[in-house]
Amino acid sequence: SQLLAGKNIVVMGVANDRSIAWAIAQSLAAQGARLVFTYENERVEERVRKLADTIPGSTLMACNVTVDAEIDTLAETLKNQLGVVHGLVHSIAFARTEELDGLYVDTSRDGFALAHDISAYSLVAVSQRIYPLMTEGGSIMTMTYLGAERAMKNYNVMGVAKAALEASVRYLAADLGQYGVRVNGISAGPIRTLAAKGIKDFNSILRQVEEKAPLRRTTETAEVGDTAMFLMSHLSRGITGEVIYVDGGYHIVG
Ligand code: 0WD
Repeated sequence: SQLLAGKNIVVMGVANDRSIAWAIAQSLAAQGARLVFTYENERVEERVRKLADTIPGSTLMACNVTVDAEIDTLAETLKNQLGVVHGLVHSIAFARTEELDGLYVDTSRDGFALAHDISAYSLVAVSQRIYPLMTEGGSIMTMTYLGAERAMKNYNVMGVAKAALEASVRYLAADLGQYGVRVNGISAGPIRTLAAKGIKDFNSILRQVEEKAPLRRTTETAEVGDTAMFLMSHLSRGITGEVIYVDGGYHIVG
């Protein structure tokens, strides 16, 4: 039997077929979830539509997470079309490329604010509008990285934003537990995606993981997808406010 049959899950952050959110979507669909994909803007709409079309019963909505009105509309539409939401996958981050190179000390006020707005505050903005629809209990998850805890070369302001995101996971979990809503993060090892293109020397980061991680290989998106499926399912019902590492064990040795 399927672990997510009858569950409505919102998946935010599919940009293309290499996106972590896309691998998550496939793991969720394989367990019978009904998926709603959100995309940032027209720039990615066609690509996301083509992907969504391969998952029967899934739907599509625009939602730029920097615009409150778009998140309001998303929540309103979810309420009208589905009534109940069971899961929310947040797989969104952004920082300007100039902030992902060189020294963190050079971060601009603007660059800091933008990275935090899209990569950390957006989880709060979306959660506050969607948890009221989780009337049968729910699971919220986001994507984070080891750079939240360690000063990693070139990750810079994104690491600081991920630290805010991980703290948000704990505060949101503390707030929403009383409503039967769990909030967790997955800390993934480095994966070559569109977002990773912005990070300088990404190849050497991958090589380090292959050398040092206990599993001696890099992380695959499908591994993240299956852990996300676990977090969306009843199997993880006792877990909230947690960050789970899907990184081949890299963070225990580094
Ligand atoms: O090594 C990696 N790739 C890791 C990624 C390791 C650990 C964590 N992560 C995280 C990222 O920081 C991010 O939070 O996983 C999440 C997903 O990232 P991804 O799958 O690696 O990257 P990508 O396929 O680019 O998806 C991120 C998407 C954006 O793509 P682009 O490249 O077009 O910026 O986030 C979305 C967008 O689709 N996004 C937004 N969505 C709505 N509103 C916005 C926005 N304002 N900005 C970005």
